Amino acid sequence: MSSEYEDDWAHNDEVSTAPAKPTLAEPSKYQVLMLNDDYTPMDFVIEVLKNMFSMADGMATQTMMEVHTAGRARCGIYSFEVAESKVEQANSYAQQHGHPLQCTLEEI
Ligand code: TYC
Repeated sequence: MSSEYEDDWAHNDEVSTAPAKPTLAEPSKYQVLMLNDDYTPMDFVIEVLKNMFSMADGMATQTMMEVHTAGRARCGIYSFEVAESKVEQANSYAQQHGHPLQCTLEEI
């Protein structure tokens, strides 16, 4: 083995490798859930679903009925900030009108 050859291999640990591909985590998504109660009028719930969650008439009625019969239903899926803002908006609008309607958010 020549000294020249040995010198080449002695530098093997200097060989650089390409950096690992950075992995970017998907941003978390949150669903806004609407909860049933015994007092909020059905028409008011439909109005909230149409105006705050951009639902068409049919979808708003269907979603309201799902909340009414199953206890809760999804109003939409958003980033944390948007979901938090929708919940705050819907809950305070209901409170201003004297209704106990509640929305909440949950990570998906
Ligand atoms: N349960 C209510 C009623 O009988 C209607 C209702 C539906 C209330 C959905 C809240 O999120 C709700 N008037």
